[in-house]
Amino acid sequence: MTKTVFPKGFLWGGAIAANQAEGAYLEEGKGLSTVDVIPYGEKRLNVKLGLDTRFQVYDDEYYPSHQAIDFYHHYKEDIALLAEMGFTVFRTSIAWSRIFPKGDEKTPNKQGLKFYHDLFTECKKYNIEPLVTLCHFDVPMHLVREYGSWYNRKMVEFFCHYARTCIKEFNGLVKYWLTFNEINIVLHSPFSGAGLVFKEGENKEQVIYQAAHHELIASALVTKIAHEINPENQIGCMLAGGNFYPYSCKPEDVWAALEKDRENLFFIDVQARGAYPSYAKRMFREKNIEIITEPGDDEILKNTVDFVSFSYYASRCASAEMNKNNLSKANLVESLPNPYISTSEWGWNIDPLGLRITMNTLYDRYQKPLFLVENGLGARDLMNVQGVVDDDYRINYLRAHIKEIAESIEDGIPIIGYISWGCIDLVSASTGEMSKRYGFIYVDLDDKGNGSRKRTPKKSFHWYKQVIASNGSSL
Ligand code: BGP
Repeated sequence: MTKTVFPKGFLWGGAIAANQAEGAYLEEGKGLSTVDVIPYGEKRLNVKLGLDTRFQVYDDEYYPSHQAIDFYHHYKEDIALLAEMGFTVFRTSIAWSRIFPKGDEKTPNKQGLKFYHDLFTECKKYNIEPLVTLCHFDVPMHLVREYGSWYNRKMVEFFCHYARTCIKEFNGLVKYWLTFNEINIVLHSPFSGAGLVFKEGENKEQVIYQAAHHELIASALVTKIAHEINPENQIGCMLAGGNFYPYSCKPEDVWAALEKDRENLFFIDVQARGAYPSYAKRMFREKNIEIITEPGDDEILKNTVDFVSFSYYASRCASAEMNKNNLSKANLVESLPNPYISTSEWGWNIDPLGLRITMNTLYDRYQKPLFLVENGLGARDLMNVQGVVDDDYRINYLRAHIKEIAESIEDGIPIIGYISWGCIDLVSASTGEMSKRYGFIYVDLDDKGNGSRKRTPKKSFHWYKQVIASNGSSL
């Protein structure tokens, strides 16, 4: 076996999110959440962007989160498969509306707590460390209707109560926590990201950045709370990562790329450095944004995270004259096409070196341990007549990216672990499709929810198993 550069104890695993996997959307006391009112199909985009105000569930439409892959009832079987691959970490999220169905209650739903207790205990049985996101694109709908979601400062209190309840309840089972999944996605998909709905004529950016302020305050408070509950707890922020490249070496293009990066890194600048960045003042002025704060907010923000986590699927590209008609969208972030890079079927850039570039940027900027908590290739996998899914393309994608992590480690970057996205096939966040698959484990289910939901390991399952067993030396 060749020597590995991955440190001893490096965490290897995969991720899912409650709303894309669990299903059971109203079972055992769970309340309705934002994602549960996002239908499959044409109407989807409008709702996600917060433009459609119906936000009801209709009988004649299909809502992918309602049943999903039914992880809620299959979790034991699924965790056993992940353990067979040798996972040492499993990332999932808690559905806020399972613990507090409406979001503003004082007393948690016991059945919701029990489900996650059983789930995390199951992980621990196999020595799998859970990494838990408190909010992964699912705000209780009641909070959207009654309070306007994160635009309202009251959300800070509701979220802190929810987080405290979970962190206390699962103390000893869960040590790694993320506050918000891909916090910067609020800029690109405000309804999915933070449950934001816009009124006619409103300055959307005002709403978004005010909501972001509340999320940043809540995240900092939760970091403090988690450390008080147990000083061993490790709290991370989470960025939808991927650097913007300048389209050319024209200084204006370089500046455009820098500004685009700042737009996304703004959130992590606050969470990892403990204060609003120097460029924020001018940005707010130019966008006509006035953030309403409370005395003491500056102090609160000083509670910085322990590590910086991020997703990486694709790099991005910007120029001074970004032609609106010519933009692709990977992971909800608009980008110019990059002529040097191939793309997935959904137009997402495939750029392994971009991962090393992103990691170096993040570490240079924050000097905090990194954790790659999402990476993978969405593809239309097909099962052949022998019942095998031959996903060599996925193996190639993952191998190339893991190699760049090895390079980054050699660059001197501390990284806690590698977590691939959608380790078991699940519902796609951007399209609501099942046919956009990421997993090592195939789930028999189509875009409309038909299928047996039977689980079958793919070729990549066996490949990843030996990657983990060799601690990354056998790729
Ligand atoms: C990230 C989300 C995930 C996930 C992934 C892949 O933005 O955190 O929830 O779904 O991207 O995206 P998609 O499902 O749209 O292919």
